[in-house]
Amino acid sequence: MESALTARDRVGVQDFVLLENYNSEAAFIENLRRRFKENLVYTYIGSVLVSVNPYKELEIYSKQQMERYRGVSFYEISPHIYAVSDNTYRAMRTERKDQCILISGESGAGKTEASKKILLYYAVTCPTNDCMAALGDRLLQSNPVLEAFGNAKTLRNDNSSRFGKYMDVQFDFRGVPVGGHILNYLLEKSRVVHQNHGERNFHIFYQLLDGGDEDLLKTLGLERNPQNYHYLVKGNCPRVSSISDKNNWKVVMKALCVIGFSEEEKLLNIIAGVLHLGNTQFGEGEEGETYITTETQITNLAKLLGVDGSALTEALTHKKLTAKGEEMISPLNFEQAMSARDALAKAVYGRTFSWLVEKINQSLAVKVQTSIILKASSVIGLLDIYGFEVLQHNSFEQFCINYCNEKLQQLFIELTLRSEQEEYETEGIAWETVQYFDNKIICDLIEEKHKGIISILDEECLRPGETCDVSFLEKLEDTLGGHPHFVTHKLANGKTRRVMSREEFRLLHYAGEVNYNVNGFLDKNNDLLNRNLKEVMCQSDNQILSHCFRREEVMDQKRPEMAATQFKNSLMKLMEILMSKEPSYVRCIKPNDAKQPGRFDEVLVRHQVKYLGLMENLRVRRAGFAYRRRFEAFLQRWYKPLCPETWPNWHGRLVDGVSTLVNHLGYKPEEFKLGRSKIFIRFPKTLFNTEDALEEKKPEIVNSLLCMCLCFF
Ligand code: AOV
Ligand code: MG
Repeated sequence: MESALTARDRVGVQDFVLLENYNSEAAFIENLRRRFKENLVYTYIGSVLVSVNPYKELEIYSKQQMERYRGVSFYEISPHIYAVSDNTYRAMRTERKDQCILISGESGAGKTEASKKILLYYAVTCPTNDCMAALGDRLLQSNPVLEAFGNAKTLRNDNSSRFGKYMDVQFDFRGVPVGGHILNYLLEKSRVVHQNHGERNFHIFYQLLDGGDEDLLKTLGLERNPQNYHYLVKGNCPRVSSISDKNNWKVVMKALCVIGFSEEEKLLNIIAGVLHLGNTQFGEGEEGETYITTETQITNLAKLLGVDGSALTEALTHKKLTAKGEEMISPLNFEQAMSARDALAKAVYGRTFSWLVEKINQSLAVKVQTSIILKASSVIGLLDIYGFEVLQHNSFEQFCINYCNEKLQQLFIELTLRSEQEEYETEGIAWETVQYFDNKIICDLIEEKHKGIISILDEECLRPGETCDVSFLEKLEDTLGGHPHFVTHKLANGKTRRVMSREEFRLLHYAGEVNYNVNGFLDKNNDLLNRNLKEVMCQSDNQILSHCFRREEVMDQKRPEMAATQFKNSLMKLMEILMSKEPSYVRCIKPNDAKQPGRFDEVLVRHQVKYLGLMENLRVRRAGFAYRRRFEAFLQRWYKPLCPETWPNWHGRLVDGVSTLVNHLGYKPEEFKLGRSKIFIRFPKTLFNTEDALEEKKPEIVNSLLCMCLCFF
C-alpha cells in the first residue's frame, strides 16, 4: 500500500479528474510538474489530452507502444497521444461519424509533433489493402515537404509552422485509409522578404543551398553561402544547431519522389528565382527614375522564372495604369520598385506553396476504383495551426495568427464548456453552472461586420484619398475606444502597465496582451501585385508559374477580397467543417521558453493552464457525466440484448426501457441520470468496463441470432 502511495506521490494522477483537490490550480500544476519530471508528458482531463513538450526524444513512440494502445480503452492504460488516435479511430468506426482532432497551444508547445504522431499511428496500425499500402507513405511524406516550404526557425520554435493546416484522412467502411486532403491557411509570406533578428526564412532555401549538389547549384546560378542572399540575411541566423539542412534536403527530395512528383526542376527554379529576385538591386537616376543595377542577375532570374528578361525589367521598374479606358505606363521610384520586387517574391512563393498543396492533394486523392467502397466511409480531420504568438514587434501576421487561435479557443468553449452545460439544462439534469471566460467578445472585436477590426481595415484600404496605417489606427480608436479588450496609447492615457508606442494598438487576447504595430497593415491587407508583373508571370514557360498566375486574373477588373477578409472567411468555413465532426482535443503546453528538456517554468505553465481554460474544463468534467446516449440509441445498440425484459423489443416508454436496462446492468442510482431524451452515466470507468463486457458478449449475441435464423428456416 505504502509503495503504491509513494508511486502516486511521485508520478501524480494520470487523469486530473482523480485529483483530490481538483479546484486548486496549484495542485493541477504540481501534478503536471511531477509527471513531467518523470517523463510522463501526457495527462487527461477526462477525454481531453494535456501534453507537455518534453523537448527531448522519449522512448514512447515505438511500434510496440502503438500495439499496446490498439483497441484498448482510454482508462486502462497510461495517457498517450496514441490513445487519442486509437479512440478517435474506433469512435469513427463504431459510431460511423466523422471525427476531428483539434490540437492547440502556443508556438513551440508541440502541436505539429503531435499531429505527426497521430498520422504515423494511423499509417502503421490501420488495416491496408494492396493498392492502399502506399497511401500511408504518401500521407506521411507530405509532412517533410510542407514543412520545408511552410515552416521556419523563429525565436519561439526552430520548426515553427508558418501556415495553418487542416488534413482530412479518409477511411473506407473497413477502416482502411484510402485518401487524404489538406486545406492550408494563410502562409506568412512576408517571411520570404524579411525576417526578424534571430529568425530564418523558410527551411527550403537553406536546404537547397546546403544539400543541393554542385551541378544543381551551378545550373541554378547559386552559391552555397546563404549570407550571399539578401532574403536570407535579415535575421542574421543562417544556421540552427538543432537543424541539419543537408539531411533534411535529402529527406525532402525523397518525399517528393514518394508523392510522385515530376516537377522538381521547375520548383527548384522558382526557389532559386526568389533568391535571385532578392539580390536584384535598383539605382536612382537624376530624374528620379529607377533602373536595375544587377543586369546579369536579371538575365539569370528571367531564365529561372521562364519569362522574358526585358519585360521583367520593365515590369519591375514601371507601373501600368488604366485611366479613362487608356493604358498608361508610369515609372516607379526607388521605394516603389523595391516593394514591387518584394511583392513579386511573396506572390511567387505564396502561390507556389498553394500549388504544392494542390499537387499533394492530387497524390492523396481517393482513386476512382475505390470510390464505390467509399460510400460508407468516414473521415478523421487533424488540425495543426500556428500557435498563439507574442513577439517584441507584432504585425499583421501575428494579428491573423492570434485571431485564428481565438477562433479555436471559441470552438473549444462552444463544444466543451457551453454546449456541455446547456445540454444538462435542456435535459433537465440538476447542475451548478461553472463560470468560464468566453472569448466571443474578442472574436467579435476582430471579425464583426462594420465594427470589427478587419472591417475597419478593409474600409481603410478601399477608402479613396490619402489613407495610411496611422489613419487606420485613428479609425480604430474612433470606433473601438471604450472596448474592454482594445487599448491604444491615446486611449490608455498613461494607464497601462506596459509602455505603448503611438503606432500600436493593444488587444487583450484570451491568452494575453499583444501590442500590434500598425506599420504595414494596409499594404499587407491589400496584398497587391502590379498588373504588369502579373502579365509577365502569366506568360511564364515554367508551368507551375503559368498555373499560378492566370490570364483571367489580369483581365478581371474586380478587386479580389483583402487578405484579412479572405482569412476570416476561410476560418469561418473551417469552423463549419469542425463543428460537423465529433471533436477530440489535445491541449499542448510549453514548459519553458528556452526550448530545453527538464525545465518546468511554473509561471509560464500556470499562464497557459489559465488561458487554455483547463481548470474550468476540469470542473465541468468533474461535475458532469462522461457518457451520454439518446434513449433509443442506448436501447438499440448492444445493451438491449443483455436484459431479458428489453430483448428482443421494448414496447413501453423509452425511458422505462432504459431504466429497466440500467437497473438490470447493476448501475447504482448515483452513477447515472435520466434526462428528457438521454441517459447520462457519470464515470467512464464503470461505463467502459460495461462496454468491454458487452463487447465480449457480442459473439454470443451474434451466435444466438444465427441460431434463431436457422431455426426459422
Ligand atoms: P508547435 O507546432 O506547437 O509550434 P512543434 O510541434 O513544432 O511546436 O514543437 C516544437 C519542438 O518541440 C519540436 O521541433 C521538437 O523539438 C519539440 N517537441 C515537441 N513535441 C515533442 C515530443 N512529443 N517529443 C519530443 N520533442 C518534442 V508553432 O508551429 O511555432 O505554433 O507555429
Ligand atoms: Mg507547428
